[in-house]
Amino acid sequence: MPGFDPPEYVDWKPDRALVQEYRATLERDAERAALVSRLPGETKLALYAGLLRARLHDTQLKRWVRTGVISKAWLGTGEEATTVGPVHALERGRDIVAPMIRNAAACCELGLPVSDMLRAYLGSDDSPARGRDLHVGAWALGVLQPISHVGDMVPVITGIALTFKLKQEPRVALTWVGDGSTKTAAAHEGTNFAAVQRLPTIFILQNNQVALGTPLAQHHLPGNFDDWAASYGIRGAAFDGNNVLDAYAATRLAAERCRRGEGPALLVAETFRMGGHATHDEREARDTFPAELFQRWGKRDPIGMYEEYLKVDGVAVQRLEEIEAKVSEEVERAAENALQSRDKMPPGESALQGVYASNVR
Ligand SMILES: Cc1ncc(C[n+]2csc(CCOP(=O)(O)OP(=O)(O)O)c2C)c(N)n1
Ligand SMILES: [Mg+2]
Repeated sequence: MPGFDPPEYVDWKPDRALVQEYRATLERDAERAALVSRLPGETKLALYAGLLRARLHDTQLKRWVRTGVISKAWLGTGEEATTVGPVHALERGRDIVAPMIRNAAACCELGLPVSDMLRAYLGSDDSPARGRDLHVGAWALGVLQPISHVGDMVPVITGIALTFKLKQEPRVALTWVGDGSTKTAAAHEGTNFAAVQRLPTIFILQNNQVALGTPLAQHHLPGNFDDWAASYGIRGAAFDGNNVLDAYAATRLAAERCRRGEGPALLVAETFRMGGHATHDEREARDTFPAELFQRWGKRDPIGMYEEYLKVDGVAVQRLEEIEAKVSEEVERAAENALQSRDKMPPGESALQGVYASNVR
């Protein structure tokens, strides 16, 4: 979509070697390969729709920034697979996720209408947090609304997992931790507690190579997170953060282990932020990072790569186009619908309501 997509995605053409590598990644690990081979076609297409929904939700926000509806938006462009794969691998109505701002798509993939996600940005009275925050969640759907303080979801999700363990419920709690967020005390304390208590938690370490305007090399001396899980004494694995099926399979296997009482997993996902920290610094990000980095990751567009996979898998191009048309329509309708709430601002005194839980045991 020229004007909205990163330039590397406009006129995107598949790189044959990368398409082969994408498939090879899925065949490298026997357990993951077996899981992927058993996946029904329907699930695979739901993952495709999920990637599109995430991308188009972000495009819509960008459009609103350009047209002055909102002033700024935090997007997950290029990182969609790291959110969509894991969320689909969990059990709806049973497991809990705590997305960070980059993982907002967890909400729609667990059933929150895109219109409500967009309303969160408008801050309207009828938005999920009644105008308090653009960080969006849906507790009834298993999505804990995040706060902006990075790292803090780690001890919270760990606490939720402790409840699951104490109640002997086979449930899993999952959160994403950015490469920069690994440097917070909260992330360390939470991960360590989950480790020693062997809690059913999955931590996805989302290494998008950057923390705000600071490149990975300037905040993380080891250069990668290969030894991160071992330093806590927990099970670690990596998945290709731009490969939705690898993300799905790695998370599914980790969740099964959690349910069997085998303790937490830390999954390292390598990916790349194809935009700025938010819409305000997109150009700055381009100035900060070498162009080759954008080119390298631009060739690995998680949506384009998955389309190539599906085509080889026998899915007709027409079927993919139908899904795209349907999701585009869904997001357009959602935006129109949300805009109707634009002037419904919450009354000031509502900020004092709903702060503390009541009658909760
Ligand atoms: C505790 C805390 N410190 C600083 C900030 C400001 N801040 C917001 S996002 C961010 C960078 C986070 O980087 P990373 O964890 O890699 O996530 P990414 O934005 O790359 O997805 C910072 C420093 C914050 N929100 N919370
Ligand atoms: Mg980061």
